[in-house]
Amino acid sequence: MPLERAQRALRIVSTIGEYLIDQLGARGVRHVFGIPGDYVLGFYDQLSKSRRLRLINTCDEQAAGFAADAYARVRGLGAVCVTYCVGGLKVANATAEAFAEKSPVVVISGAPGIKEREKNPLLHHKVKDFDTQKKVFEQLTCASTVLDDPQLAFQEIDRVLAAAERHKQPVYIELPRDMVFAHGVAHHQPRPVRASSDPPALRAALADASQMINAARRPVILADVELHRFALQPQLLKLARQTGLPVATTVLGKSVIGEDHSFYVGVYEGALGRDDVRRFIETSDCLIMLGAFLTDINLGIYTARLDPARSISANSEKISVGYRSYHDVSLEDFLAGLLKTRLRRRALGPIPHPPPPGAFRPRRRDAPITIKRLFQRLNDFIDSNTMVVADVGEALFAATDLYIRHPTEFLGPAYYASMGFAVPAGIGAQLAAPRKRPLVLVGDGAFQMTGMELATAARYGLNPVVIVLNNFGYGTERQIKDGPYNDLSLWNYSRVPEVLGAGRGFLVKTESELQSALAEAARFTRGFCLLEVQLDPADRSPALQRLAHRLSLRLSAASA
Ligand SMILES: Cc1ncc(C[n+]2csc(CCOP(=O)(O)OP(=O)(O)O)c2C)c(N)n1
Ligand SMILES: [Mg+2]
Repeated sequence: MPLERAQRALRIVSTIGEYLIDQLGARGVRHVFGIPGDYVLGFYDQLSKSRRLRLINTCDEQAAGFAADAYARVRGLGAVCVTYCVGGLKVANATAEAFAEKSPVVVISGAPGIKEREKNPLLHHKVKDFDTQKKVFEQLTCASTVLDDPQLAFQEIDRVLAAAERHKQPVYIELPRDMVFAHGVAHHQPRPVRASSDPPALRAALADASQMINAARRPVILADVELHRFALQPQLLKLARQTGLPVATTVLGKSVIGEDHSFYVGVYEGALGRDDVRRFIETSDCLIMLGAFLTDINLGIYTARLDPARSISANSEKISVGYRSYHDVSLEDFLAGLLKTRLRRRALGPIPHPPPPGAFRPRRRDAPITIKRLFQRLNDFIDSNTMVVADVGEALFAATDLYIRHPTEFLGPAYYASMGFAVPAGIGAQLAAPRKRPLVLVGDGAFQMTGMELATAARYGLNPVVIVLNNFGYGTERQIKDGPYNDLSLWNYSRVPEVLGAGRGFLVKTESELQSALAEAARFTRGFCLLEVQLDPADRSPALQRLAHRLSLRLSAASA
C-alpha cells in the first residue's frame, strides 16, 4: 500500500530504545513482559509511551519469561524486558526452555551505563564482571549483543532479531542505561534477511526423498514442533491431503494438525504412547519426520525403534534421506518442494485413528474423581476457542491423550520440562490470541511455583480456566522414588481467588462436583476460574505409569 510505505519511510526513529521498540512492533510483537529496575527504567518509560507495545508486569521475572515463551509459540515472536542480573538471571531458566524447545523470545536486559563501568566500580546487581550476565545468556540463546556503540546499535538489533526469526530460538539484547536515549545512525533502513537454500542441494534432497517415498509400501509422516514454530501447519495439511499419507505427531508437536482429521494417527512416543500407534510408525518402510527433534521424551525415553535407513528427516538444522545428508536446505523450501514434487497419491488404508471422546456421563454422584475420568470430561469442555496449556507432571502426560481438534491449541514444555510453565504461559498465550480461553492444566507442585501469577491474569482482565491437579505432592517423582521430599505443604488452592480478590474458585472431589464446576466455569467468563481437583495420591494416568517405570529402571541401572 503506497500510503503505508510512505508513512513507514517518514517514521522518525532516532534513539536506540525507540529503534528497538519499533523493530519489535514491526515483527508483530504487541506485549512485553517483565519487571522494571533502575537499570532499565529509562527504557520502561519509552516502552510505556509506545503506542504499539504494551507492558505486562508479572509478579516474578521467571513468569515473564514463560509468558513471553508462550506468546512466541502462538504469535511467532515474544519479548521479555528486565533489569540487570537480579531480573535477568531469573529469566535464565525460562530462556533455557525456550532455547531447547525452539521458541523465539527476545530477552532485553537493562545494564549499568557504559560510562559507569570505568574503573570497574562495585555497582549493585553486578555478579563477577560486567559481562557475567551476557556470558550466561550466550549459552542460552542463538545470538546476543550489548548495545554499547550507537554507530552499530541499529545494525546489531537487526542482526539479533533476524537470528531469532531464522532459528526460532531466544536472543539476548543488553541495553546499558546510558544508551537508551543515544542516537543511532540516521536514515538506517533495516534489511529483511531471507536465508535461501542451495538450489542443487535442494534438488538432490527432493529427488532422493520423492524416490524413497514413491517406492515405499506404507510411508507415514511424523510431524513435530518445528512445523508449529515455522507456521508450516497449512503445508503439512496440504501434503497429507495431496498424497493421502497418514500423519502422526510427537508430544511436543501435538496439535500441529487437528486430531479429528481422517488421516491423523495419534501421538507417537515409543513405548509410552498407544501401542497401536507405536506399531504403525515403527513398521512403516518410510518414515517422513518433519520438523522433528528426537528428544528422549519424544522417543519415549529411548524406547522408540526407528530405523534411520528407512527415514527421511527434515528440520531447520539438517535434511537427511536415509544415511545421506544435505546442507543449506531450509525446512520451508524442502516442504514447499515436496508439495510440488510428483508424489504418488495413495488411498488411506486402515490406520490407528484415536477414538473420538464419547459424551461424559457421571457415574455415581459421589464417585471420587480420577485422572482418567477428569481428562475424559475435559475432552468435552474443549471447543474451538480453547487453548490447552499443560505443565510438567501428570498434567502433561494425561493431556497427551486429549483429543484436540484444532491446530496449534496445545502448549506444553514437553522436552526441557520446567515446572511452573503453565499459569504464566496461559497469560502469554491469551494475550497473543485474545479470542481464545486458555485451559491451564497444572500440578499442585508446579502451581506452588508460579500459580500466584493468577494475580497478573486478573490485573490484565484475562480469564483462564485453571485446573490444579492436587495429588498432594510431586506425583511424578513419587512414582520413581518416594520419600518425604516429595510432600508439599497443603494449600487451599480453591481459595486463592479470595486472596487475590478476583476470579472464582471451586473444590472438586467427585464426578458431579466436576460437572457443576466446569458448567459454572463455562458461564463465568469475566475472570479466571480455578478448579482444585483433589485426587488420590496413588492415582496415575496410564502414560505416567509407563514413563515412571522406564525412568526408575534407568535410575537403578545408573546407581547399580
Ligand atoms: C523447575 C523444576 N524443578 C524440579 C523438577 C523435577 N520434577 C519433575 S516432575 C516433579 C513433580 C511435579 O509435581 P506436580 O507439579 O505436583 O505434578 P505431579 O507430578 O504431581 O502430577 C518434579 C519436582 C522440574 N521438572 N522442574
Ligand atoms: Mg502433584
